[in-house]
Amino acid sequence: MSEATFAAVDLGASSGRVMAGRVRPGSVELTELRRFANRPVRVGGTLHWDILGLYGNVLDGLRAAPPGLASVGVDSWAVDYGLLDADGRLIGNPVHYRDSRTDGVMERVRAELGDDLLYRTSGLQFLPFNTIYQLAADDLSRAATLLLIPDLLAYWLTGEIGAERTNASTTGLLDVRDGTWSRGLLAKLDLPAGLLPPLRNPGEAIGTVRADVAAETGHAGLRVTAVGSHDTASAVAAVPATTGRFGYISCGTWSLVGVELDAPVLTEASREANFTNEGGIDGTVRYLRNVMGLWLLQECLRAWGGPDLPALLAEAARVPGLRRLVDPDDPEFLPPGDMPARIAAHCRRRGFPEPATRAETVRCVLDSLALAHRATLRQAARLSGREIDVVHLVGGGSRNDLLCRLTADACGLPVVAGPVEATALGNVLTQARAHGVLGGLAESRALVAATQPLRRWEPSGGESAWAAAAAHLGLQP
Ligand code: ADP
Ligand code: LRH
Repeated sequence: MSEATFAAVDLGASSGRVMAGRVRPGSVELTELRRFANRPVRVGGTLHWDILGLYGNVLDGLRAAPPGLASVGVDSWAVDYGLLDADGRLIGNPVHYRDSRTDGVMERVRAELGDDLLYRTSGLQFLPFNTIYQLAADDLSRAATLLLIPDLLAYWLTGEIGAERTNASTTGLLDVRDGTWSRGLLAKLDLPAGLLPPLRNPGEAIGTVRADVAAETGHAGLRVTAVGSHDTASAVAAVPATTGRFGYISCGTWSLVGVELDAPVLTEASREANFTNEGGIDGTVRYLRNVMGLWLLQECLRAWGGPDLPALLAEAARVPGLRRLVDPDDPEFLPPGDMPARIAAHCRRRGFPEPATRAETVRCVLDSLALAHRATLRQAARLSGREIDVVHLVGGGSRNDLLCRLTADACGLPVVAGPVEATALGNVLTQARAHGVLGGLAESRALVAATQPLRRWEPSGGESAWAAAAAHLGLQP
């Protein structure tokens, strides 16, 4: 096949989209078919994803797709899941990873199993919402099958059950060395046999859409292909790197900050620095740490009733820098709630003045994120031995010029910003490879570099101020 159009379903924590990607020799063109907000809903005190609303939007998006699609791939945020009963029916709405049901659970599981065993087995950073801890807080009495969110949607589209490997690597239950479910951990956690479905790789055929889906969408016989169903795996697959010495920041609700490796780093120093070894496309390892990301800004905007973001960013650019800082990774910022108040209190505790205006709060968030980007990239390089000459910042955050500029300054490295829709592109390109339209990962990346609008930000100095700020917060200098 030399030319084909693929649909990408990409569900981020803040919004979802269905895109059509037309791939030809030397060209990839993305067209947006549907974009929709992803709003969690609190019911009876528990924070849920509106999974049927999301699925309805996916069907609407596919209905808007041109005829003759070669296939569709689904990716979403990681770690969350739906449980099916013995008849294959969903038991309740999936719970949001920011729900408080996991409060204190990670600590209990870590004390019981030991950090060394957990990290040596899964290579995963310790985050309170990893699937392994959610399961320890869940009622599994009626559960026959666990499906991660993209696998759940693929199941509804095709009737086929499976667990795609890149996303499975975020559960804490996958063995990082051999890529299989860890029998040792499953036994220790006493998880029901058969709960976790057979694994599948990005690029594998999942099936064709069910008759009812074909009738709803008008795409009879549409094939569903496994992609890097973890959105970060797809985003990193589309990083327009032209050298091996790159760092990346997949910047949306989260900033996922790190390097790409051939093998995991499972050292004690890595465990102590809480770095993760997530599974990528072609068996690569995403060696990274989660930085709290634009969630901080999203929650401020929500608290302020949704003011115009570009106008606010323009104001924040005029506020003097590095006057107010927070450690964005303080767990106090994880749950939803009054973010401006939490930021003000954190500033005060750290010996900074409280932001007096919205623009000062935004500047505080962006300075702090740039500083965390710097500290995390430096740590990734040191712990992995991988040198970094250039930082690729992809995702919605690449539209934030101020954040890109501050990140270049903080890191003392050029930042290449874009593509905005790296995840959807990675999703499309993995399908294109599976269908013989494209060669390897390097070819995919070269195609992105050659065809997508990118902006380059050179560092403009100020190293001593950034180093002092990092030291003040106790971050890697
Ligand atoms: P996710 O996949 O986690 O939902 P995205 O990659 O879609 O995240 O990025 C969403 C973020 O992109 C928003 O939180 C916002 O900060 C940023 N963003 C979106 N549009 C703009 C814009 N016009 N200017 C600056 N930032 C933007
Ligand atoms: C980004 C992301 C990230 C996970 C988080 C739960 O959307 O998938 O890689 O850590 O969501």
